[in-house]
Formats: sequence, C-alpha cells, structure tokens
Amino acid sequence: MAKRPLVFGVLNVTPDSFSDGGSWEKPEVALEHARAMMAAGADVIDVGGESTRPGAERIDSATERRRIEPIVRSLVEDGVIVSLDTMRSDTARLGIDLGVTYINDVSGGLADEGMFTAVAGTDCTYIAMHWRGESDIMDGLATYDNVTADVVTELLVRIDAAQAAGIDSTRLWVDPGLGFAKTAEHNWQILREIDQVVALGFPVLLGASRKKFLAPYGESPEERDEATATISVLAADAGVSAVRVHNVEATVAALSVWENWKDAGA
Ligand code: PMM
Repeated sequence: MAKRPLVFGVLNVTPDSFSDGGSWEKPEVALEHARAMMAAGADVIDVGGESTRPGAERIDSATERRRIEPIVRSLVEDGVIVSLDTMRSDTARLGIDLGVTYINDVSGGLADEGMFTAVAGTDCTYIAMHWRGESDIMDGLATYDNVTADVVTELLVRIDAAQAAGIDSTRLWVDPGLGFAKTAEHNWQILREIDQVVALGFPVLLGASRKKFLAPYGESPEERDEATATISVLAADAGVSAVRVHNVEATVAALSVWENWKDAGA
C-alpha cells in the first residue's frame, strides 16, 4: 500500500500572516477551523503564534505564548496531534508541557540557542527548517552557489548541532524552507531536486502552501490551492514524509488520487 505523506494543517494564530490574514486570532474561531481541518483529513495541526512572512517583524515571547496557549491546550485535550511552529525555546517548553508532538522550528535552532536543549530528552520530534535569517532581512540572504546543495549542507550542520545537544536522530526531521531566503527559481530548483533532501535519510516536511512563488497560478493565496495540491502529489511521489498546507481538503483529495494510482494493480 502506498502511504501518503502526513498532512499538517496550518493554524496561524497571528493578526498578520500573509495567507490567511489572521482570521483565526480568536481562540473559538481558531479551534473551529482546526476541527474543520481534522474533519477534512489533517493528521496534525501546526499551530503558530508568530508570522514569518517576508518582511515580518518579531513579536515578544509573552505575546506568542499568550496566543498559542489556549489553542494548543484545547487541541491536545481533544486528542489532536499538535505541531508547534516556534523559533523560541520558552514557547517550545510551554508547548512540550502542554503535550505537543512536534516542535516546528523555522530557524533550525539558529534563532534561539536554547532550542535544542529545550527539546532534547523529551518525546517531541524536532523539525529543523533551512533558514538564514529573520524575515525582515531574509530576502537579502538569497545567494547560493547551488541552492539545493547549499541547503543540504546547511541542514546537515543544524542536524549535527541538534544531535550534539542531545536530540535523538529518530526524533529529527528536516525541511528545505521554501520561500525563506529563496527566490522563486530557488524554490523550483529545490523541488526539482527534492530527492537530494530526501536522501539525507530524515523525514522531510515540505511547506509550499500558498507561497508567493505560486503566484503565476493564483493572484490571491487561496487561488494557489490547486498548485499547492499538485505539489503535494509530486512531493508524495518523491518520498516526502509530510506536507504543511492551508487547504487540507484539496491536498487530502489529491493525495487520495495518488494512493489509488500507486495501488492500482498492486
Ligand atoms: N512556512 C511558513 C511557516 N512555517 N514551517 C515549516 N516547517 N515549513 C515551512 O515552509 C513554513 C513553516 C510560512 O508560511 P505561512 O505564513 O503560510 O504559515
């Protein structure tokens, strides 16, 4: 049986996230959306309290924790598998205490030197994304000799550092960080060569959903959901372990087609 990638449904609890405009800032509204994504087939809900869209400025840690706490608490109580999207070790510690399963760190441990020790020795899986700097400066850091090779090399450095800090290799995932210090052409090259990231041997999470490089397929973020679902299928075929998406229904349907295609005649 072909096994589809896990589907992480995005729950941004921020007033300024570029793709869903902060519609989920109120806890009840956020929880309702999370439940709808679970009903649509999400395996994991990825909760984030700080926007990382290009140009975004940092918020303080207390604001981040205040935003995510009621949401994470309720979801965990409801038995939902939760991923916490944070670059901060104190927010990660709160999430771990509340029972999250994944710490999704877009900075790969670079934004907060206490991150690896916060996760080490816990039951959480740590997702190290490729990152070069804060959102307000990252577009100026998009220079590479060969983007895929450089991303792989830089991810390996983070993996080594995470392991040296005590995170077990069985609890490590990687993500090439589409759109983070990358031009549209960089993103497409990484996708064309995603097998090089998969070959690292760690589960790969991919976050293409609604991003600006998909603008040729839709002016508004929502209009990029077909392109996103198509990438989910191609990612499945390339051995990617999980996709992080806003429109869960579209990706789950596309991945169901992929599974049937793969299993036909098997
Ligand atoms: N992208 C965003 C936020 N978190 N996490 C991972 N692991 N990978 C990503 O590509 C990623 C992420 C930015 O997108 P959003 O503002 O639509 O959530």
